[in-house]
Amino acid sequence: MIKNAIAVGVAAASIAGFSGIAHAGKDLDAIKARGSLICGVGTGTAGFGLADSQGKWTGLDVDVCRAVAAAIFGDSEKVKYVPTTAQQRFTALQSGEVDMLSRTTTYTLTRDTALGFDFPGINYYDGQGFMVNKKLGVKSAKELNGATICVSPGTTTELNLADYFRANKLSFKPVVIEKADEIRAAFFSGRCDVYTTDASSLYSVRAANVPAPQKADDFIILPEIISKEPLGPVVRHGDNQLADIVRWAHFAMLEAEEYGINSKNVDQMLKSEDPVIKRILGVTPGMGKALGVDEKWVVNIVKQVGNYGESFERNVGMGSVLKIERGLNKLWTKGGLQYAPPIR
Ligand SMILES: N[C@@H](CCC(=O)N[C@@H](CS)C(=O)NCC(=O)O)C(=O)O
Repeated sequence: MIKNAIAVGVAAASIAGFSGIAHAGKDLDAIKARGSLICGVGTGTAGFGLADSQGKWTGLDVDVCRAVAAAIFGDSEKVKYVPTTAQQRFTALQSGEVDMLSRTTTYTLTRDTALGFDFPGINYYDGQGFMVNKKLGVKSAKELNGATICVSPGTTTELNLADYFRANKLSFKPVVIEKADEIRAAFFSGRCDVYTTDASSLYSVRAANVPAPQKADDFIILPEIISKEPLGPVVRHGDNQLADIVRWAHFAMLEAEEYGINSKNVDQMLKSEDPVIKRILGVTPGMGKALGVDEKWVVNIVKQVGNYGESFERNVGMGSVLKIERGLNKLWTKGGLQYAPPIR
C-alpha cells in the first residue's frame, strides 16, 4: 500500500517536472542570444545549396535552414551560411562552428552514434550513381572495370564505391578530390572516366556545371543506383529541443503539403474549419507552446519558405534547371516515402 502511494507520488512529481512544455537547451539558447542560426551548407551544388553573386543562398537544403529560422525567430532570413566540404562538415558541427548542417548528408549509424550527432529528418531520399561521358560508350556500371573514378573524401560515396567494385569483382583507380568545383573540373577535363556521388548531385552538376563547349547531353548517368542515401539535416547530441525544432520544421513543410496549405493560400487557410488545419496553423493553440516556439511557427515557415512540394519544385523539380522527378520524395499519400507524423 505504502509502496503504491510512493509510486503514485513519484509519478505525479515526474509529470509535474516534465510538464510537456519545451525547455531551451544550450545550443538553442546560444542561437536565440546570437539572433541568428548558423547553418553549415555545401560549397555549392545547384538546387541543394548555392550562393548567387550577391551571396544569397538558395536550395532544398538551404530551405531547411530557413524553415528552422522561421520557426525560432519568425524570420527565415535570420541565418548565417557557412560553406563546408564533405570532409570538413562533421568537425565544423562537433566544434560548434555551426549549429546544424543541411548539405546533402547521408544518415548512417556511425554518424548518428559514434560521431555524436542526430539526424532529425530526411529531406531527400537519394542513392549513389555514376556519370560518364557518352564517348566512353558505357551503358552500365558493370562495364567500368579498370576505370578512373573521381570521388570526394569523407563521404559514404567513397565507401560504397569500394564495396560495389569489390562485390562485383571489378577494379578501379580512385581520384580523390575534396573540393566540389575541383572534382567537377577534373571530371569534365577528362582526368577521370567516371564521376560518382549522390544521383541528385549528378543531375545538378550535369544541369548546371558542364563547361562549354561541352553540353549536358554529352554525359549520361548510368542506370545503377548502388546505395541508399537518405539525406537530411544534422545536429549535435545534447540539445533535444533544437533537434525537435529541426525535425518538426521539416515535418511542418510535409504536413502543409499534405493538407493543401501553401505559401499562396496560407492566409486563406487560417479561416479553415478543419480541426487538423487549425492545429497545424496555430489557430487552435498548443503545438507552438509544446515545441517552444511561436504558435504561428507553421504559418511563418509556409509563408516564407513554402511547403515541401513548393520547395522541391522550385529548387530541384520542374520549376528548376535540374528537373528531378519527385520519385521516392513524393508524399506517402502519392506513393512516396515522405511522411510526417501528426502535428497534434
Ligand atoms: N551524401 C554523401 C556525399 C556528400 C557530399 O557532400 N558529396 C560531395 C561530392 S562533391 C558534395 O556533394 N559536395 C557538395 C558541395 O560541397 O556543395 C555523404 O553524406 O557522405
